[in-house]
Amino acid sequence: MTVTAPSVETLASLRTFTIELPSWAFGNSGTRFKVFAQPGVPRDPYEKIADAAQVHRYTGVAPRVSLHIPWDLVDDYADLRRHAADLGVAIGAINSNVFQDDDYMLGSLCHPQAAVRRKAVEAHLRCIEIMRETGSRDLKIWLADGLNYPGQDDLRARQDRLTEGLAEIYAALDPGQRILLEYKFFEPATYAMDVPDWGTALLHVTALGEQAMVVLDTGHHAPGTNIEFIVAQLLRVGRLGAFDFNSRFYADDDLMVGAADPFQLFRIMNEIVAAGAHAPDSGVNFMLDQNHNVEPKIPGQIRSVMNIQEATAKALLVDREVLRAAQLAGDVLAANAALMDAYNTDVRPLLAQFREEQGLPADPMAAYAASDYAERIVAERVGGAQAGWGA
Ligand code: LRH
Ligand code: MN
Ligand code: MN
Repeated sequence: MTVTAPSVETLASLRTFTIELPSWAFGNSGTRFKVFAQPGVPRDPYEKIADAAQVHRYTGVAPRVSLHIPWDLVDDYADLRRHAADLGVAIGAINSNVFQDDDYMLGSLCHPQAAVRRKAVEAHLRCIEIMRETGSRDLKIWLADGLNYPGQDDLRARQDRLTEGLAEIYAALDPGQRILLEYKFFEPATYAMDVPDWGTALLHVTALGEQAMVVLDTGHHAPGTNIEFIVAQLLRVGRLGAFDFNSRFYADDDLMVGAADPFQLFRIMNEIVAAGAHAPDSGVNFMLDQNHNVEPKIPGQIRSVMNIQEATAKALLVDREVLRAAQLAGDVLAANAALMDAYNTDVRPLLAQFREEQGLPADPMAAYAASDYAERIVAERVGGAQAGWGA
């Protein structure tokens, strides 16, 4: 065993580690077969932010909320920003949504018709204005663009259109603002997505410039993909801009983080910690992207946040000196054991102590459950909004 009685000081760098919550995780969601309405869900972006603030209140590590436009349209973003600040949180990434209008059936920035591409560019320019109004740094772009059939459109021409559209959007950024480009190898297009993988995303962001980075959504790869390798590679070239964390058994299931494969989450956070990328100045935005279809939403977010903290704490327990020495000596078993000893350590008591030291509840799930917030929102809110598709 290389891990012995870890001290809470091992977790010192967790004090500045933060996680960003998605507004859409708090709304009603479901599958393409059925959206289930849960009692008490938010009716507007103000209420989504209020629910996100509860997650921050009990965990202390979730001080930002991502918005999705137009799902989170409001009249006055300065007012929404103030509302967030009053509740102790800030507005995080602005996600552009260029997939829900009929015009986008054949794509957005890659669409064969210039008029649709223009509409998609304009939607992004509006998102950049909203970033200015809300104080947001990141514009997250995920495109549903792609082809269902071979020959449906020209694969190369679509990449050229994408390059052109992204360049126009990039040119509108202020200094300090960033584009985060998200890839996904499947869905909704069945034959070819236009940004299917990290290689394509990296080519585009590299062509754009220093203010463009790649987003890695953990549900967007083929089963069996070595995600921590992608993390390591993007970190090496300084282009890992953000995560969309969730977990999955088969497809883009958007389940609670760490629910399906906690060991994969540990391996990912191990690469992050090894590179020091959990530090706030690393430029990596640790976001969640989830839907809670069958579980209550606020506790679902709290659980996800805690699972990331646990995986990160375990990664912090890895004895890097022992690991490096074993690697250099070619001692395969000792090197593997250095990781496994850390992974197999129960860090929950240590994290409870860590939270208490910061004046937070030792058990955020229990503390939220003991509050009357869930009952209050059920009583106060009628007719909650839908989170995702078809909203
Ligand atoms: C696409 C995606 C992308 C969207 C979100 C709602 O599957 O991961 O991040 O913005 O889901
Ligand atoms: Mn995503
Ligand atoms: Mn997704």
